[in-house]
Amino acid sequence: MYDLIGDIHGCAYELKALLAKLGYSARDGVWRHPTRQVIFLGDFIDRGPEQVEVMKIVRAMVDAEQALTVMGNHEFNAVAWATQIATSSGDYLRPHTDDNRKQHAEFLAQVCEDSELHEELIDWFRGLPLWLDLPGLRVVHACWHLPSIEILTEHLDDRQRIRDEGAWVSLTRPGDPAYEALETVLKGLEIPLPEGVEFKDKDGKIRRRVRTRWWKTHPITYRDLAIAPLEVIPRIPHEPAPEHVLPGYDGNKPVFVGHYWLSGTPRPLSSRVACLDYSVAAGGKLCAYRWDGEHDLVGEHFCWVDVDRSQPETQGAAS
Ligand SMILES: [Mn+2]
Repeated sequence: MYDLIGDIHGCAYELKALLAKLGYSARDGVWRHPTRQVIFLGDFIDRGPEQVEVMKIVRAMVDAEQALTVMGNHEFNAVAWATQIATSSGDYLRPHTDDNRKQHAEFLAQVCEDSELHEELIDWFRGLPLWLDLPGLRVVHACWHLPSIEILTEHLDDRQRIRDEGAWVSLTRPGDPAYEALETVLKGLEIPLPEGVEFKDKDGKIRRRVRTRWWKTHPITYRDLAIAPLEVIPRIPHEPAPEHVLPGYDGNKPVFVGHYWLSGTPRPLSSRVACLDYSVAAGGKLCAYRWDGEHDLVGEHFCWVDVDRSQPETQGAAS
């Protein structure tokens, strides 16, 4: 059976504490459990203090078949940042703008941009699957959305890994259906607001679409669905979203996601959907779910460690 672990973002101290709490111990540099395996939900890097150490732990577990993983949007972006388009332009799949560099700066500093380790990690990220559809459960970084999954499939190999250079180009080209599908699966589903409705986001940008709580299943309004800063919520109409824009989830199997920077006490979003991202890099929790094969997810199977930044000197002690 599996222990699923949410977004780590360079918090190696909390990762080791959580693995220990789940009953794993490190032997010959690999964290193992006598009977269980981990499934990571992606977003290993950016933001946190020990990104190289996190990658050492995660890679060792995956390479020794003690863990499975999917790709997060941060690993996708890391590959796109480091990959030059195969023309003489010298451009990268992810433009080297100041904003993009800022988001990725901690990783580039810790790994040393263009070092051998950087190249090795980028190669490893390239080989991560976008989702896992296993007997009894599904795993994806942000949203299980069938239409997007269908669009992406032709760009992937039979293990859901991005097929080749051409696929990377399509997946990073704004406006391409494959790009939109990738955004949905790794960053969440956006829906268009009703005709004529718009709001300004925190950067003052006019928005006519809103990111959704796609796991909601009951008849709901645009406002119920919206994931947006508190101050813009009143500007989103409290009118029912029509059937055809409602994302929904078929609920055939439980699905685990990360990505949403939740806070509070971890619990399932619905009986079939659990988010395990509880904002560890912002001082929250590193969160796991102990899955024992159940079809209905339960609050008691969540397991987490709170961030304790008061003890940086003891980092590494648990390994
Ligand atoms: Mn994410």
